[in-house]
Amino acid sequence: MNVRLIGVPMDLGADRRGVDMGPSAIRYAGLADELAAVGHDVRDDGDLAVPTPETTADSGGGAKYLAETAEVCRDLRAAVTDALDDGAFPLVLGGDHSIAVGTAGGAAATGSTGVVWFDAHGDFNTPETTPSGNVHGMPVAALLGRGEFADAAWARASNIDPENVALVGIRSLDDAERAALADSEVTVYTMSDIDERGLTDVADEALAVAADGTDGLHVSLDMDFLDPDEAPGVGTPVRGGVTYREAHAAMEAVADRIDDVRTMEVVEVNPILDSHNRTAELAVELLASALGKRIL
Ligand code: DIR
Ligand code: MN
Ligand code: MN
Ligand code: MN
Repeated sequence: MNVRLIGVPMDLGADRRGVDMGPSAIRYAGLADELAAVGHDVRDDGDLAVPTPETTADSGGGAKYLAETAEVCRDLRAAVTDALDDGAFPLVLGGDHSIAVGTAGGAAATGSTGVVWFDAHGDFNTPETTPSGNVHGMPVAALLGRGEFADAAWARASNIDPENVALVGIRSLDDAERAALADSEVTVYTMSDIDERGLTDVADEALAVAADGTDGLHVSLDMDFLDPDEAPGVGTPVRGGVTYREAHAAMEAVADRIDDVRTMEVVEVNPILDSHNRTAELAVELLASALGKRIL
């Protein structure tokens, strides 16, 4: 594949500063070389311009920096659609998870899109329900046009049907978020489902849910999907996440369907909270797995 790396050093959507350094840490961990070793042609387009909190006044409202986030997501959507138009595979490096609105929005601009979302969190809050005000807790709801996002052209992706959205690894939901998910057509695979059924079964089913009747897939990997013992360098760690082996198995399930995958992103790597770039290195390993690296 022609892989196109797009860095988005965004941390307006999260309280704990540091995920803006994620793209740099992931590059430094050797992503381009690792993907080249798998046999891909890799082109790095560098980072999108993203405002920093120090130089940006919050535009106000229930969601912090919403207008600024919208602007970055519009830019990212354009970069992703450009890459897709060139026949490339956009691989987006975050940054906080709010950027998924741009990545998945870009995928959806070219056809109906299913979404597989590996995360500890549901990311299904809206400006009306959010307890934190952080937009990184809202991108799934934004893409589906829920609540205040119903009228937001930058967010809502009409080509994404909630029936083709699957969340995997979930273990932390806010009360209103839980109620909204229960009331939606989104499929949620919690850690309990993974305990009972095994990761491979759950990941294969999640991918099938997303692929059912759609033209392509968007795969979103929040590094807090993993247990903090494996991935300490994330802004909002939650105990009880997937193991190293389970994370690789999830990415191998993605690899089995890579022909359907249109876009992928890895988000929430926080080098400040990390231990010797361990989480960024793990992100590189997992992306290589998803893009076809095999032991034998
Ligand atoms: C929480 C945390 N549900 C919120 N969300 C996170 O702020 O809405 N998402 N950390 O990744
Ligand atoms: Mn997330
Ligand atoms: Mn998360
Ligand atoms: Mn397999």
